Amino acid sequence: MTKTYTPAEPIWCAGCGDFGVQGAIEGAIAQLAIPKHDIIIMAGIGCSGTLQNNVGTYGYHALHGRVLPTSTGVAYANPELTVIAVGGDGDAFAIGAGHFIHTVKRNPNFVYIVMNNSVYGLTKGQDSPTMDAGAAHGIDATRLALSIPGASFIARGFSRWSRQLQELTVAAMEHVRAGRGFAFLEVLSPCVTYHDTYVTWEGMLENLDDDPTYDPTDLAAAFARGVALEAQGRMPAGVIFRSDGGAGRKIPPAMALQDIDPARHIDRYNDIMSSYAV
Ligand SMILES: Cc1ncc(C[n+]2csc(CCOP(=O)(O)OP(=O)(O)O)c2C)c(N)n1
Ligand code: SF4
Repeated sequence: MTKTYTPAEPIWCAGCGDFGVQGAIEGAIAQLAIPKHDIIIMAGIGCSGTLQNNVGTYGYHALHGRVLPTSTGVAYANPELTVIAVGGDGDAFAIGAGHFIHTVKRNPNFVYIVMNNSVYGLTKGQDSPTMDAGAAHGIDATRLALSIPGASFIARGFSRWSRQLQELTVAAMEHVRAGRGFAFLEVLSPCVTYHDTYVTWEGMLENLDDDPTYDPTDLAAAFARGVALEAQGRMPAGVIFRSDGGAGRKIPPAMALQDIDPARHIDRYNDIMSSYAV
């Protein structure tokens, strides 16, 4: 029997930046004509994480800060699925920061969209590690990703710039679907209730996609531009870095398919356990 799931209505405050992110994901899915049953949206915990209820793809709500290891498992286990992980900056860069570093390094084939509002929206507005993005004391997640060996796609969008945001979402999904690895898209997505930064952030952004002299395949130039902009209290937007030559990591089939029947391994297990006997 086929069961049809009806997507939920968003429960965000009017004006929340996350609406723009959902619009871009829906637009990108339509533009790439990917059947929704070939997509899973994996979500962290937070206002942003409720996005997976709204789109009509497969969905999964992970533990807070654990969306990346969970998504890595999904992407390894079913390489045919287009996996899009979403969540907030608290989920990504506070409780989940360790996973972020290792996921960029591992370069698995999935998209990660972080809705950065610099606060914990769901728990009523505490500062996150990206508070004061663009200033020297707020973590710049795109530069953090640039500094990790293995990074293959790093971009920043702004939820109010909907056309570019859809282009960036399409580019991230194409990167993943071509098997090039992890695509990290940070979206500046203001929280109008606890930290309304629409005007400030729009004034700080320099759109690299409009600069014909900018080469997003040049890692050193990407880093230098970010540092130079930060010194002026500004931030880059657009495709910041892209490595087209590499391949994303897949789990070796032998590991995914190995026989874990306990009867086959019981002697070895007993040997190991008896080695601890006192
Ligand atoms: C293990 C654990 N610790 C803490 C929490 C409480 N908690 C729920 S959401 C959240 C932070 C949400 O902020 P963010 O990830 O930036 O998402 P936003 O709500 O801003 O979209 C916290 C700390 C939790 N649910 N689980
Ligand atoms: S509290 Fe902030 S992040 Fe949460 S839905 Fe409202 S505007 Fe969006």
